[in-house]
Amino acid sequence: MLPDHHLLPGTATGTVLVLRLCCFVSSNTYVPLFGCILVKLCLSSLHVQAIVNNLDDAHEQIDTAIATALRESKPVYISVSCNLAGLTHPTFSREPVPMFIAPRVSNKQNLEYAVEAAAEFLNKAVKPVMVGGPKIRVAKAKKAFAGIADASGYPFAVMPAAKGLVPEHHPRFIGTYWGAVSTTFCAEIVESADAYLFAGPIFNDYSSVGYSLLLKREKAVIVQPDRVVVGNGPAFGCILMPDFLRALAKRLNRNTTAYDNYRRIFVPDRDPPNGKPDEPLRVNILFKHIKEMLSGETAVIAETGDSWFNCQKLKLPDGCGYEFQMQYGSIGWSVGATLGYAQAAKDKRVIACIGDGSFQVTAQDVSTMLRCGQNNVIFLINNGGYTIEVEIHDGPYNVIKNWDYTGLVDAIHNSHGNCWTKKVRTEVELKEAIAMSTGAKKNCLCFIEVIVHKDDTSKELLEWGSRVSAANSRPPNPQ
Ligand SMILES: Cc1ncc(C[n+]2csc(CCOP(=O)(O)OP(=O)(O)O)c2C)c(N)n1
Ligand SMILES: [Mg+2]
Repeated sequence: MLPDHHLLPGTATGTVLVLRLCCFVSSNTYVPLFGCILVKLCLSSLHVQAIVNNLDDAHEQIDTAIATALRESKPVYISVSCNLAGLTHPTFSREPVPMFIAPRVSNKQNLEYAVEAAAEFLNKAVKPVMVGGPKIRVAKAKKAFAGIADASGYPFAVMPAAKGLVPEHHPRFIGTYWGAVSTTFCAEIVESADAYLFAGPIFNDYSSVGYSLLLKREKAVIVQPDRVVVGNGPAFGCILMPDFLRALAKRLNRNTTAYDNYRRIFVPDRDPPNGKPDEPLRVNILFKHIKEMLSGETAVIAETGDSWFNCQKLKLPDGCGYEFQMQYGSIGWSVGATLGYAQAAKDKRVIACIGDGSFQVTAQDVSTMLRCGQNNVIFLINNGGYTIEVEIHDGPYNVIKNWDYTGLVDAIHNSHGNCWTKKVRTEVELKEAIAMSTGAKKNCLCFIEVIVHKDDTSKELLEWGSRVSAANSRPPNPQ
């Protein structure tokens, strides 16, 4: 639990003003950090928590928190006791000056050694590849990663939690790498490479598909936000990822061997077979139509559940945003994230794919979306339960109480604001609803409840679920 600091003596009990700062992580990306976040997430990813319960050190605490958020690209909390928030204090007497945060720099010598070692390692490989990981975001290395992909000629993949951080419209993009559930032909190329550069990876039970990746450390150059490890060693610290990638790009020999191999074996995925007009809607048909809605003016928010796997397969056009939260997978995150993203990214229409179980946790955020006049498109996927959990560990608790979701949103709407809701059960109805949401109702919040069979899942969920389930039920290590 987060400590109840606001109940300290001398402060008003009960209410505190909590500001959660969102971090700008690059010049044009805004990470939505509103939304439901599990306590475990708060404790592990939160960098600073400033508890302002007296005014003497408030100035310093607030400055430190804001500076940390900007420097580390991580969320911080500032709690201000409500009986202090309106008081004056001499430390706040002047207008604030723009904050200047000294830029962090790489250790030059170490950077040179690391680049030298990595270039030698990769240049002697026959068919090297690159994989982008989620820490590219906090390392502010999106551009540098794309730059090295351009310069090297290597094919590149993305780890699932890094989707949206690498350019998928690039000709050498080969899809998502997550072992057995990767984009077709992607894992084969990555795992058969004789060298791979991983930028900012996080290998956990989910991204490693229950620890089943066929990777070898001795073939990897692992670039973390401020550290590089080449093979089983050496390791180099105090190096910033963008500096390293930019310097390495100049030192790599161009090598398209892995990409050429990929091209030779590649067979494109096919669209799902068409159904009969009045047949119950299938999930793969739903996502075929969502794919067609994407452009540089949209952003996808994918909730935990089968939506993870279906959204992961959407190929993002240039400029299309993408967010999901895989480290903890706290359900309900996406409703708040949709609200936050839409509020910050005024140039994009947010398309959110949310399972019924997840939506039940944070449904009330739709109210604030309507109050803010947002025109998000929410696909509420009603499959009657916690389908992802069925595949990991089934039990009667995975069947949930069915709600009238459009009825709920209509009640929240209550004839105030711009809102349009629709339940769809067939492809024809879906197509009509999408046409409406992008046509006559394009300025409305569009809430489309998609009713599908409870066992209708992506094939990736079935595979991933079996593997994660096996990892979850392995015997504990001997003590
Ligand atoms: C806050 C929280 N509670 C419980 C879980 C466990 N959990 C993970 S996915 C999931 C079910 C998601 O169901 P739904 O949103 O309907 O997605 P579906 O797989 O059915 O598409 C649950 C309960 C979690 N990850 N986070
Ligand atoms: Mg569900």
